[in-house]
Formats: sequence, structure tokens, C-alpha cells
Amino acid sequence: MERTFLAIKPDGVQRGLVGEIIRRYETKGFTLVGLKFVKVSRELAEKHYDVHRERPFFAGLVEFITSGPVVAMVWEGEGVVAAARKLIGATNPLTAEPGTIRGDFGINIGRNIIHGSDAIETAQREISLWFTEEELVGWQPHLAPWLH
Ligand code: FUP
Repeated sequence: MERTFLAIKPDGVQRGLVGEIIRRYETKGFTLVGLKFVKVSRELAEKHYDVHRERPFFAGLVEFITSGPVVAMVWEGEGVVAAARKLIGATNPLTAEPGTIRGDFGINIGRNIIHGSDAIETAQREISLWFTEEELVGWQPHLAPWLH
């Protein structure tokens, strides 16, 4: 089953949005399979944002993600990678659609509340970077298979 990696960034935690964000993925019907509250090391931050290493905002990005605790999560479900990104909204919260997490709660591109993997391969890389196999708990809700 498809999985994605999501992280509520330090601004999302500090603004008290953890419950609201988790609620959106739960009520959408995705399954939580990994969850932890972490103070991100510089090493993990640099690996996570490796594709942006040459960009001018890289240093600020690493500084910010290591500045306070982050809620790291793995969610499972059909089409979850793309759907999770849809719930997150555009990178810049000012242009993100209302109804999305960034559209509803943010105004600043450098403080855009949440990260979500952008493709299935990226999700696999990010999940193994942030979680060990033992930290992931696969389970099935006891519901009819057509009920989400
Ligand atoms: P997203 O996939 O929507 O999280 O966005 P990107 O992977 O393109 O960018 C990663 C992070 O870099 C964003 F969450 C915010 C930051 N960023 C900037 O600060 N300035 C930019 O111009 C672009 C991205």
C-alpha cells in the first residue's frame, strides 16, 4: 500500500496546529502508520533537503527546520502521496487555495507549516531517512473494505 512522509514544521507545532492537521488526514480516510515528535539534527535536515543544497534559501531552510520540534508522520492509503500534497496546497501559502492547510493557515513561503513528499520515490527515501522499520506500524481498521 502507498505511503507518504509528512512533517509538521516548527511553525505548525508552535502555532498549535498539530491536532488540526492530523484531523484532516484522519477524516479524509488515510491511515497513520508512523508518528514521532523530534528535535531535528542538522545532519538529518541537510539530508532531507539535499535537493535544495545549491539554492539560496538552503541555509535558512535548515536553520528553520532545526529551530524547534517537528511532528514526523507516515500516512498510508491509495493515492496518498498526491492526495496529501493536495490537502497541503501550493508551496507559497499566499497563493495556496483556501481549504488547504497552507491556504488556511499561512502567509510566508519560509514558514509554510508542513512538508509532504512530492512523489512515491521521494516518499520512500524520506520515510527511510526519518523512520526505522520498527517504528512503522502497519494495521487495518476493522471496517468494511469499501468504507474509508
Ligand atoms: P514543497 O514541496 O511545496 O514543500 O516546496 P519545495 O520542495 O519546493 O521547497 C521546500 C521548502 O523550501 C518549502 F517548504 C519552503 C522553502 N522555500 C523557500 O523558502 N523559498 C523558495 O523560494 C522555495 C522554497
